[in-house]
Amino acid sequence: MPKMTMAQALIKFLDNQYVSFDGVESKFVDGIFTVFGHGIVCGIGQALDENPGNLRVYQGKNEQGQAHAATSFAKMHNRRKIIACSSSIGPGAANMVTAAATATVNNLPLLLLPADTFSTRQPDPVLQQFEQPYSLSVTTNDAFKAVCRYWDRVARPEQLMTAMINAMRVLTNPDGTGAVCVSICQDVEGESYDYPESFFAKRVHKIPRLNPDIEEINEVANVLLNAKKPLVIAGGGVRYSEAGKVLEDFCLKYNIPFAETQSAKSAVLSSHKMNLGGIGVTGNSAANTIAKDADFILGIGTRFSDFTTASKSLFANAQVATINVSRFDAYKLDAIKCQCDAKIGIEKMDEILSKYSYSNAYTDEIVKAKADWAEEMNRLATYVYDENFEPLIEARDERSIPEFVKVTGGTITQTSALALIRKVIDEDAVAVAAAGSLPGCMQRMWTTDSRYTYNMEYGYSCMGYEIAGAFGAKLAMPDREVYAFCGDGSYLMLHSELVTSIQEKKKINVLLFDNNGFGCINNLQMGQGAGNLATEFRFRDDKGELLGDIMPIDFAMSAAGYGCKTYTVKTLDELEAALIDAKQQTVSTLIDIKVLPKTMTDGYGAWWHVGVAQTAQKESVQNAYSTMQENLAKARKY
Ligand SMILES: Cc1ncc(C[n+]2csc(CCOP(=O)(O)OP(=O)(O)O)c2C)c(N)n1
Ligand SMILES: [Mg+2]
Repeated sequence: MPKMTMAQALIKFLDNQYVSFDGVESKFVDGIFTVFGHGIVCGIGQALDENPGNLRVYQGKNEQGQAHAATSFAKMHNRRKIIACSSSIGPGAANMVTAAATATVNNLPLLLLPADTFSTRQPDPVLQQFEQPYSLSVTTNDAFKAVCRYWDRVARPEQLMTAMINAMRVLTNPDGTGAVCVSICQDVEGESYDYPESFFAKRVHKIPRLNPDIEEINEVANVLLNAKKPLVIAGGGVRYSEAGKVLEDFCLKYNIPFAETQSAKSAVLSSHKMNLGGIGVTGNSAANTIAKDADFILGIGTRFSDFTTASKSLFANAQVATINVSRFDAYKLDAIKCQCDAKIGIEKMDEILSKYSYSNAYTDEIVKAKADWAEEMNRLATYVYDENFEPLIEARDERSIPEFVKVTGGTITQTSALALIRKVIDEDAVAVAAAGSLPGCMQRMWTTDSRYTYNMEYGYSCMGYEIAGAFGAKLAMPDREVYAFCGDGSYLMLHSELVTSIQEKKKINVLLFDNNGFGCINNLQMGQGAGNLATEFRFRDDKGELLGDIMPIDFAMSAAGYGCKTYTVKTLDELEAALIDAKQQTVSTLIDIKVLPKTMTDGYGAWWHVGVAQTAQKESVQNAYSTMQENLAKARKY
């Protein structure tokens, strides 16, 4: 074996990694994103230039964006395929920290290869080196330690071997995958070493299905057997275990309703008889009504975020059990737990329950709760602007809606827009979103029976994931139409990979909901009694405050500049025409939808715990504090 540089060995190694799940083998690494800089262009860059093998090289435009795209790509592949992300040192690397956290929170594999300072320290401080006087061994890349599941630094070429094998261990582990950071010293990338042939052998990493411990699964089954009003909450683990069908059949067989978290949506069919839809703070009335009345909650593959549990108030007194591949998550809410793969866990539960004549106390509650919600969905879909218009969200600056109509001419409500989009676009289109008011509206209103087509990043709810994530989803599913559901705030924060989608000829459709501001935060701010401060997009006024006229922004023109086919729509008819035309395009599109502020869905009986001022001059804030205390008193303490 001729000597190779560390970077050449890294590329060759990555090209030889495979995974196997349920006996099906597939190549693990599709390619590598790069934003070259001096830390990698002569190391990894040289290696890729010389021989990329079967890895495709993608050019990111922003390191956070490329890493979000890679995360979304892994999600669409149900964690069985990744695109690695490399960056230069310093700011390029630091730009990926946010994305690393996003991937880890969502339990999605993300391999990060940020360049590091010189191992020899000879030129220190090299351009972009962050010098820490208390320790010269600390670099920018130590910031990844807080947000990664595995962290390593390759400061000698031979360290690459153990670093990469451990990186693969973590990336392919259902219990504990997430971001992996292998920081590579820029001088070492170019150093050569006599790597043994065995390091480059084809490796097939089994993605295991963890079997339950018999005692643990029996314990969970026993409490379910005694439950009168059980409710299953399906989480992301159902998606990654591909347990949707098994869960649906189980719930139908035993007459147990189930609700879905953001991560489970589309892993289970929306139209299924037992599916109540989204639960929690952003949940609907059907799931939340049944949850309040439940005496037993079985959380399958869920991390029980505050949005799911309504800050532990939604089923505060119910007995909780969990089936989760992660022991950490299985322990949540002090549950009766069984650590195992979701699909196998449900199958085992079925085996146990089938020995008894299990029945519960539900009569017509499920049908009724679903019928009520269907009626509400109809109201939301037909909610239109007129002279006697009452916005869904009460807390508001009285000027916002009339000014918005005057300046933009837009009169579309967000809920009717969503209902129309669902009707017009393909059933199997992929929907990607992350932050703002859209996740709430979509968890309630988005329905699909096409599995794995809903890609909502609501673990870290990271603004900027929407467009990058849509691009990553399109790379994974080139034959589907992919839509980024993106607020104007999120678009302004990060949309760089829109350009990469054009470069790669991977068409995405950006549905930009322009409501002139950080709408959901304005709702939260004013709903908790505070004034309208820096959450709408307004000019600074003569008094020096951010309360001037609203800022008209032509988002369509912005995207047209990149080469997108664009539309500006102010009515539902225009939206429908634009959606139909966008589908005919081959280049990425952007529809600038002028949606009235305050027309997103409000809550359906689920409280959310946010920090509120204990001492304040405004009576409205004092009232918000008392309300918070009342709710807190009723919630589970841990
Ligand atoms: C990176 C990041 N910064 C800040 C936040 C906090 N945040 C959540 S939603 C939001 C405003 C979103 O505005 P927009 O995208 O226009 O959506 P809207 O609520 O108006 O629908 C902010 C600032 C976040 N989620 N992510
Ligand atoms: Mg907005």
